[in-house]
Amino acid sequence: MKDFRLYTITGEEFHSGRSMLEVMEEAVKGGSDIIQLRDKFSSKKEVFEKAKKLREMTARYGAAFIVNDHIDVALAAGADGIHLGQDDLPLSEARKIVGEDMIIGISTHAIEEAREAERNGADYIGVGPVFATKSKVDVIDPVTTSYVKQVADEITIPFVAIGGIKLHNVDQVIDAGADRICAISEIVGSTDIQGTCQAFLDKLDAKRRIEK
Ligand code: TZP
Ligand code: MG
Repeated sequence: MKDFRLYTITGEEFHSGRSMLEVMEEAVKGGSDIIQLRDKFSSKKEVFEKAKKLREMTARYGAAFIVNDHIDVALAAGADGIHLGQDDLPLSEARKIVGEDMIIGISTHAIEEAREAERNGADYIGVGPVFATKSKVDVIDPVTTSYVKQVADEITIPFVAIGGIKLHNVDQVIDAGADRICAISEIVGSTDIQGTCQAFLDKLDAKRRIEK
């Protein structure tokens, strides 16, 4: 998959009066190079309608588009990939359905899950929740930055840190070894979405400069 740095997920409870499309377009304009449609409440038909809009918008900007949970919606809307959790269809089965070209991302909360996802051909993994978050209903206890460090030290496929990541604490996540950051509320709840994305990217860039 094309490399990415800033991953934004929809969280319509934080969009505060703005349309989903408008919010996500701001995120892409701000430099978010991968976006995910995550909707645990709407009917499949509604999710599909949203997916089509996001597909069209992301294609215009050259950003990647991922659908959470719904493999059928991802395929029907022409998404670049799907994101699955530990309780979704197993990766090997999902791969049979979507084929080799589609991106498959897997949420992980422990190093055994990360190793398994890597072994089974995940394109990237999510690592979290790093900090406490209210954006996920069935959320587990924070995995902390020590899990980020463990993954950074051992796993070779791309990983994205997620969960409670804000501009004020992202440095801790970057210091633990994360090169890619994902956020919902800090980005989509911002009154200056582009500025927030740019500030995350500046922090990631600062790390790259130090490492060079
Ligand atoms: N998976 C792990 S934490 C999380 C998801 C979807 C929610 C992240 O949202 P926020 O608002 O960035 O904490
Ligand atoms: Mg899921």
